[in-house]
Amino acid sequence: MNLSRRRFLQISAGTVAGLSAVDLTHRVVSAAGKDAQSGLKRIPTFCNVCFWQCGAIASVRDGKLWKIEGHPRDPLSRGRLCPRGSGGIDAHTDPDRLRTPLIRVSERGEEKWKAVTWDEALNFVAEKMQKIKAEYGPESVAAFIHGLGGKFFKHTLRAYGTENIAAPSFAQCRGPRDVGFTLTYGDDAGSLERTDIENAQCLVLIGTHLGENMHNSQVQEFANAVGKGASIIVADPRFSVAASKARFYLPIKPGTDIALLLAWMNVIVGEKLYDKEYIDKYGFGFEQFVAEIQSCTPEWAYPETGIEPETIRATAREMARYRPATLIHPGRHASWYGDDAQRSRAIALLNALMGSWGRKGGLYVPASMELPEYPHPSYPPAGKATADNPNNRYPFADEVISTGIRDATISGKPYPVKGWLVYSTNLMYSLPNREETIRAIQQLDLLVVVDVLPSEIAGWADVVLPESNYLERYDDLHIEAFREPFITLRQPVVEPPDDQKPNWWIAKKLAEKLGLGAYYPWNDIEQYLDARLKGGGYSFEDLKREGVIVGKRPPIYFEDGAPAVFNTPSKKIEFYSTQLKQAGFDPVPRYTRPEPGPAGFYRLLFGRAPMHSFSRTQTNHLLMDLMSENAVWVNATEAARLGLKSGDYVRLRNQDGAVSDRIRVKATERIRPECVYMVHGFGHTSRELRFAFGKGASDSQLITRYKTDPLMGGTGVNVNFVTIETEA
Ligand SMILES: Nc1nc2c(c(=O)[nH]1)N[C@H]1C(S)=C(S)[C@@H](COP(=O)(O)OP(=O)(O)OC[C@H]3O[C@@H](n4cnc5c(=O)[nH]c(N)nc54)[C@H](O)[C@@H]3O)O[C@H]1N2
Ligand SMILES: Nc1nc2c(c(=O)[nH]1)N[C@H]1C(S)=C(S)[C@@H](COP(=O)(O)OP(=O)(O)OC[C@H]3O[C@@H](n4cnc5c(=O)[nH]c(N)nc54)[C@H](O)[C@@H]3O)O[C@H]1N2
Ligand code: SF4
Ligand SMILES: [Mo]
Repeated sequence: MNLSRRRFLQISAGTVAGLSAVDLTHRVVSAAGKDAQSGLKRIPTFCNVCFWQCGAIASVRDGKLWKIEGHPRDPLSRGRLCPRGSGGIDAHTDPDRLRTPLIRVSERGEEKWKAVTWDEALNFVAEKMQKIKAEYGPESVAAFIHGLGGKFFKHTLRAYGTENIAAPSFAQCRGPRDVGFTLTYGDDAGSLERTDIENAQCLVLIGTHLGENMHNSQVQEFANAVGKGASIIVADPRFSVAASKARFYLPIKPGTDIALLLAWMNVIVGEKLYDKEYIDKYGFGFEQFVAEIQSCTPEWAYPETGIEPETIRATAREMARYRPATLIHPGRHASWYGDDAQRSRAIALLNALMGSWGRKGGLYVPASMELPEYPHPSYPPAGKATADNPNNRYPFADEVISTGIRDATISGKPYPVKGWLVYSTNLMYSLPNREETIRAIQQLDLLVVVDVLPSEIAGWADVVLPESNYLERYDDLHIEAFREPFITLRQPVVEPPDDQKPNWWIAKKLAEKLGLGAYYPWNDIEQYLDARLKGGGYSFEDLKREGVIVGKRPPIYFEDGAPAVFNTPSKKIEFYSTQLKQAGFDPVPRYTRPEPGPAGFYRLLFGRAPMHSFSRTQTNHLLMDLMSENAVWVNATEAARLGLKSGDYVRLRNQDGAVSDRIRVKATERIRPECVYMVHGFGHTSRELRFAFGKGASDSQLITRYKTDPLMGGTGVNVNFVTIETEA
């Protein structure tokens, strides 16, 4: 890959000229419309190449998808899509898509099925589900569901009687962060994050690799903040794209963030640089907190982090200089080293010292639209507690732990789990330790996978259900808390090419076959959407035409009257956590040195590339044109020592003997010597993914170990180590 840094940060500008029907002053009406001259029909919708769900306008000519651009009035895209969003149109014509329902005819994992009708497939699923219910109870069916499209499947499963519904976005992604922030503020960092990046005068990124991590609004705001001269501080073992924009780059040793955070706080407290008024007003347990971090000096942190005491002091002072407009970004993917909830809590506390929670340039108070749900019968009362967290072993887990469901499936404890429904998550890539996932699957009587592609997890399914893609269907409304409240609509832009069906249709039909039709008291999704919108006083017809409804922005900063409410036991910001103390954990975060790897091994780190989403875009020809395989970053000196140069193919072997596919070396000064780095999502093993198969290697293959967060069950995965083997 030879993209310049500028190019990395670039987001394609919406061709505003091409959207002549749209008035950017928000008065004239229509985002939709047909241009007589060009024959282009414009239809507003929103993107799904990642979970950010940017508002978009798709153009169709003669029934063919032409292009997709940002919706100028959508608060998330602000008229621009990221490269993945623009390239998303290729998914519609992808020749490797799933086309019809399939029932497996051979051994699990052999990828051999017969094509069946929807009726046959759903009858099969419903019969198996009824059998599991009769034998074990409804809780013995579990689900892994990721993203907005999963809403109706959750509904069907709740009606059926199970609450064992997990998503990798908790224990494998942002769960530790949300728990760390909630313990501190009584509320989490949000998804859409409540980060006021645009107004931050000092932005601290601890690993968060904005620019490679391409969540659209955040990257646009980041570019604006850089443009306005904000002071950027980046701590990362790898010189990331964000680091190239930074005033201070701290090449930290992996796994030592808590030491750096404690030392920063030690300096800020020691030099009385914190927001005293804010802490007097909103803080709880500050004295105890101060006593706890007394010994965490920059000199103490230096050998742990590799960051010199003077740099720690200088950056601490830099943060204090701009407070409260100093934002220590909470990050998103936080399941790293097993101490992650406490690491996130330390980030939350550093923000509290800056007085940035609730303040301009910090973490604002978001607002969202309220719409009543479509009325339905109440769900059957929960029978058994969820299977993922027996005896409340992880006391601060506030969502179902995906890996906990997997453990229960393997062990049959606390009770047997015999069916899995998997919607839009490729568990072979998203859960650590594939062997365990396969062991769990072997215990199942039923594995149903709803996907758009013959993904690796679909390869293990008994029944594969092909979904129409995001440009071919309605979904439920997109309503999230953000700077301004909004509602956006996903609507079909083109027809599905084959026998694919939308999630709402599949979930509804399945409910009917399970005798749960009463939970779907509507005939089709348009009726459902119309009723929901009417409930809030909005019109479905207007939304179809406009794509987005934006509400009035309420005050989002404390200084403007946003409510300063902290839903913690003390009703304040908890510098000292009695909840944690009572549960036997550190009430103020403490640092533990990460366990080193075996001699001669490198710690395996991974992240994102701006033109790919996880493991879901490697069949997309447009995006593969931008990046067709991943590379393993190796420190240049180490590479030379090993006789490797950029472009050489190698394989990585981990501490447990797992060997990766072929991957090219990128020898670079831009990474610390004790670690290597790769972009997640490549190295597909499903032969049905003809275009993606055999390109690059997968970090997931090498993640055989994980360290579980004792507070909430998150799986820290940056605890694997590899050696590098040449192809010969
Ligand atoms: N090793 C490793 N593990 C990770 C991560 C990592 O970087 N490395 N990242 C972690 C993080 S942050 C997260 S959030 C999770 C993400 O994990 P996943 O949610 O599993 O993300 P993807 O790998 O994109 O898998 C999405 C699956 O959904 C399918 N899909 C795409 N669009 C649709 C659709 O419209 N309908 C249906 N039904 N299916 C669709 C794709 O074909 C693919 O099979 O993984 C976590 N796990
Ligand atoms: N283009 C694109 N953008 C995406 C996604 C995508 O698939 N594609 N996925 C989205 C999702 S769901 C998520 S959760 C986010 C994930 O993106 P982020 O929230 O930014 O999190 P990570 O991917 O874990 O961060 C990886 C970075 O952390 C660094 N790092 C590793 N170990 C350490 C350490 O010990 N200390 C410090 N300080 N840094 C360390 C790595 O070198 C790398 O630069 O991205 C989102 N944005
Ligand atoms: S950030 Fe990019 S991929 Fe994600 S929804 Fe927005 S445009 Fe689509
Ligand atoms: Mo994530």
